[in-house]
Amino acid sequence: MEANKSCCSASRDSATQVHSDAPTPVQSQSQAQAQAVESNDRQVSDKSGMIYLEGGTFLMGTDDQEGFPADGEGPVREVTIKPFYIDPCTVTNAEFKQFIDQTGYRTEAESFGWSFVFHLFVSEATAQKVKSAVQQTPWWWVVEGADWQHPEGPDSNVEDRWDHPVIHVSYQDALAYCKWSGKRLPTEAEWEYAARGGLVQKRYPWGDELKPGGQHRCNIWQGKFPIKNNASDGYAGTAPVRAFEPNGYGLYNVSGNVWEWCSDWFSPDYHVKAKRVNPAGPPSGQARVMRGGSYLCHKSYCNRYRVAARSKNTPDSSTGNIGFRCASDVE
Ligand SMILES: [Ca+2]
Ligand SMILES: [Ca+2]
Ligand SMILES: [Cu+2]
Repeated sequence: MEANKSCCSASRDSATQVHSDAPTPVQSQSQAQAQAVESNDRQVSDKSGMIYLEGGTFLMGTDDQEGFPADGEGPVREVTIKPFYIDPCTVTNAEFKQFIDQTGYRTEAESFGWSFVFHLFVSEATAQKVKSAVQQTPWWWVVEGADWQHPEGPDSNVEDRWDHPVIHVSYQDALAYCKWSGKRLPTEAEWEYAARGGLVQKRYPWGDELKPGGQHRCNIWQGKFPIKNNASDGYAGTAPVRAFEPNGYGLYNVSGNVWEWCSDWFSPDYHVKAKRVNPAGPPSGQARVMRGGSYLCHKSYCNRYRVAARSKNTPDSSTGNIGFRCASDVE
């Protein structure tokens, strides 16, 4: 992905210090933590509320002129996947709280002591303590004390957002939640198959038109990125997970709202030659795939709310616009 186009998220290693006295982030303990989520904490995998998809062969990727070939959106290819379950929604703050309450799990944002917050959301008091940002994407501020319960920093909370997607969760955090809930992350291919909702090669989960009949169908950015968000779709930040109409398979907010972690390592070209039956991505990598785009995406800048768009981040990174939805095997 071109650096000048990556409004989408920021990786933990991209934070540049504005002052030399900025604190050095402590090493993550969450990997060990994730392993410490004991089997007796684990819930029996409960498929109720999940969507059963029978899989089959579909056309994955796009050669759309609006796409970003460098991201590896193309070529369009026939991919076959086995039946699976997927959640209609991304994991909410309420659901994540249950996990935390039962396991005592500490997220990576909490271990590192900070997370990336979009600049317009930071209070004046918190802004005065911000010491670092991301050079290429200066709207991402390193905010100490930002975590899933304090999405805009220590002086914020989620009290009126229990039905919103949990954010400031890393890939590792998502895995820990999945382990606890007896579920797993979707593969990128499963995610795209589910997100397309049964439509063939459409630009969005509902068709080719961004606003059919003038109606907003997803939570993205309106106005001038990154300065002025008109929020004419009703939301400047996250929206409740069931906002807007679901797609043809019953999935909500695949496009926009929050980026969603997938289980694959990211590669811009591995899939070109890889197997096309139940593909699960390259065997190794530096960053994990994220799909769907977020409330920060805008056509003028990154346009990654298209259903074939791809992005990535390092597994320890967390931001205010990345969440996840769970999938499950059929058995
Ligand atoms: Ca919006
Ligand atoms: Ca999404
Ligand atoms: Cu974006």
